[in-house]
Amino acid sequence: MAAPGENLRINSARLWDSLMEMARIGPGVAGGNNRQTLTDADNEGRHLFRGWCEAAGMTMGVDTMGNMFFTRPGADPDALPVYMGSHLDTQPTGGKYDGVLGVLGALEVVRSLNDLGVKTRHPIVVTNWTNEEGARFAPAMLASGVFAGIHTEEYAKARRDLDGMVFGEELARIGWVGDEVTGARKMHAMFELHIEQGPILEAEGKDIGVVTHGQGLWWLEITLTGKDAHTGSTPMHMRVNAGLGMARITERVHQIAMSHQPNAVGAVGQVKVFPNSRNVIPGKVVFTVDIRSPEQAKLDAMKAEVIRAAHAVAAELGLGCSIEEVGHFDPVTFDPGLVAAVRGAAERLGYSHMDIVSGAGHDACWINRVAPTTMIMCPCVDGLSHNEAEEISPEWAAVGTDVLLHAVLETAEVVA
Ligand code: HGY
Ligand code: MN
Ligand code: MN
Repeated sequence: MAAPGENLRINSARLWDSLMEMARIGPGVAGGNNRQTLTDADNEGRHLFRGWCEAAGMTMGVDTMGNMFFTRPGADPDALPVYMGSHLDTQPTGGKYDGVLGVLGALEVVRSLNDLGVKTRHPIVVTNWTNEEGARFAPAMLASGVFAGIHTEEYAKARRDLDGMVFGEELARIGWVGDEVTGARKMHAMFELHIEQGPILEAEGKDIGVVTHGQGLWWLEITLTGKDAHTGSTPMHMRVNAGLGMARITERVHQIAMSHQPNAVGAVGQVKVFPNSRNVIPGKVVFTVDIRSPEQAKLDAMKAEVIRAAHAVAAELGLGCSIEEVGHFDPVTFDPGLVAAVRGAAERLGYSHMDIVSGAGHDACWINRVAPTTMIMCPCVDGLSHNEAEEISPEWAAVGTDVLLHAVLETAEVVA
């Protein structure tokens, strides 16, 4: 069905101004952002976003996990709302657009509907999901995971960061514990606009990624225990070196991912070495293995091979080895009807597009469990993300948000 008002476009300059203003909150050290979840910077960004949404005539609801929902009324108050959104929290060395484009792009859709005087039958809700990144409090997509019934609120609120701070206490400290039961809201549909965070769209010269699937993920936190000892006076044959074990397992993770090409990735991104002193052989290392694939069989095989390799390396070196599953979701298939609405909008607007699988995890991956959900992607420069140099063009931001506008209009049903 053709979307009404095919000539409708969002206000690109206003969207870009909002992205740049939000980027000034929680600045990084190299032009990006460090606006980690539940920090004072996150709180500041939440208040800026709230002010913008209320100025656009929307009313706020907040749930017990701090997820923020802003509602634009529809002609039929009994119709389930059409949601769109993403996350405002960033990596410690994050970019200005990861998550933020999806939240502020959704706000721009509402601002544009207001400008154009367009009414919809279904209400529309703009959303900011708490702690998508999982950088400070693992796992990623924590609050959308509680919303979708994947995690209990008790588990989520007990999560600790590297300094031992507790999620629930930090959420209360910044004043964002809402009164809505997390997960009580029902959705007609959910759209998430996001930068690709990979190189495919730019390399293929496509402005829009029609996201059909999301790859699955395991985060395995491995703890190796050996023996602290002097790096100078301890003979090599007497060492019980947890750091060496971590290095060997990291190499095995890479080899396992390479053995499952194409469509498999693996790395170790977070390592805590104890006592982390230059002249002490580490007696303990805690590190997280991140493995992913869009193919269930490959994901399962890689997990089994990593666990086997970790125990084998630990045995070779006389190390203790424990493994905790701190993050997981199976490969995701997004709603075919909504995927078609995104593809149709891109075609009608004359934007170049291609089907794509999301390499990164997103809140949409969990919300897909409880409501029809899909994603829209725009390119990013060199596919770079989770890096302060992350960059997109104003044109890419506008094109992605135009497609979001038209896919949402088709789904929320325009009324005269
Ligand atoms: O880890 C991820 O894929 C997401 O960026 N949190
Ligand atoms: Mn993201
Ligand atoms: Mn991210």
